[in-house]
Amino acid sequence: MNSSDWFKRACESIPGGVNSPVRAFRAVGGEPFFVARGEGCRLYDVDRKEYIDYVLSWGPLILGHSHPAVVKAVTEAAMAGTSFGAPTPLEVELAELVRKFFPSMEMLRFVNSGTEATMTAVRIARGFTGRDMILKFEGCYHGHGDSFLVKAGSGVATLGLPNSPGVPEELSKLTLTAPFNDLESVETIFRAHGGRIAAVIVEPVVGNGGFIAPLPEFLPGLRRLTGENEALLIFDEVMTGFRVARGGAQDRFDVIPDLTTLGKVIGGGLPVGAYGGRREIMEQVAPLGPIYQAGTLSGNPLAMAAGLAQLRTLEDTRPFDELERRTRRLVDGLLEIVRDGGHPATGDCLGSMWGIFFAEHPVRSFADAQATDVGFFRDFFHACLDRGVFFAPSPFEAGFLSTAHEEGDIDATLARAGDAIQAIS
Ligand code: HOZ
Repeated sequence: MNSSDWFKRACESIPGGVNSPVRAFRAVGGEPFFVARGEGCRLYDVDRKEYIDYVLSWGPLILGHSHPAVVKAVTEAAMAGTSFGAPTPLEVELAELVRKFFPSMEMLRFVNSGTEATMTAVRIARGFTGRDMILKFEGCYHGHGDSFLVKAGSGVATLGLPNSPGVPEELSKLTLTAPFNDLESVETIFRAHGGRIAAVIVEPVVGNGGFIAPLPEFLPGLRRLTGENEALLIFDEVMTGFRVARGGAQDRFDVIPDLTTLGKVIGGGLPVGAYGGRREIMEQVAPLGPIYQAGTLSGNPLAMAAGLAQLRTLEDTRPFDELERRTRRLVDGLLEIVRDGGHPATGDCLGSMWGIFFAEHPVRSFADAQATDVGFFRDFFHACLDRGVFFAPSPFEAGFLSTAHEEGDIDATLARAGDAIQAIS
């Protein structure tokens, strides 16, 4: 069976044929390919076609596919048992290692996804402050928890859904939104609702509305305003963690949040999330305190082993500067190729997280991102895919690089992208 056969069969049993909406290629048209295996920076589909992969499972695979250290760790862990529902040393070791990268997480807890982490962070913020509202930013996506599906990015933006049926209006009303990078709006909202806002949650570098960097004053401004209004600041570093710097955006921009959520890289490709922060806040979590959160598979030994192997490799090899240099080369090369082909383009990277948009104007907010040429994105995406380069199938997603992407892979990508631009110009 080829990819198309698998997709037809998948659509019979799974909504849209996929287990997460953006994978369905609705933003770009056509059908998704079905993966047979991944190795290093490459994916191979069931039709034996090879792709240089810049999605990397949407971010987790900072060492590339099937990294030997991760595969070995998971295999050994599986031989010892797949789940116990009782503590293991692996959880303690991973928690200690995460704290080394993120010292602001004085205590943390592992869950199974970024969504679980952000949902819990908001519950804790509400429980700790005794307030009910949260403030998020347009185009930021914090998983599919009820409180976050208001002007959200990622699949919600890709499919053009303003919000989701099934989320009670009473709950949506408790989620306030402001444009990313717009401190004045945040100030206005605090003036109107300050006493009710439990937390501001933000992707400190947006990945789910396409790649959007914060203006220099934005994150320090959020820190100041949350402090003045006694609200918590939550950095959703599910994407930016270990990506924009060794210690995430809080390390790169030196702005320390009260709570942090992580996912993706800490699981080495297995399902893991984490939330954590100041000790006095985390001590409110059950069984120490009254705020409840639990999970049968939380701290699962396979996931902990994969995360430990990946983070230990990162700590031993410290690839962050080299990753950024290569990512910069990729982004600059792509921008040059597109512009030389007569099309406007803008883009940037921080660490190994990157993105480009087809537009003249700089992209500083989600409204800016929506005003880019998404039709041309579609053509570019498919022309690249046909030539064996897999970029995220939506203009509202960031790209990633791994340590397995060598100079020759970037050369090959740029050559294929150049060819793609010629073909669609
Ligand atoms: N929301 C994820 C990326 N921003 C998509 C995950 C997936 O489709 O696997």
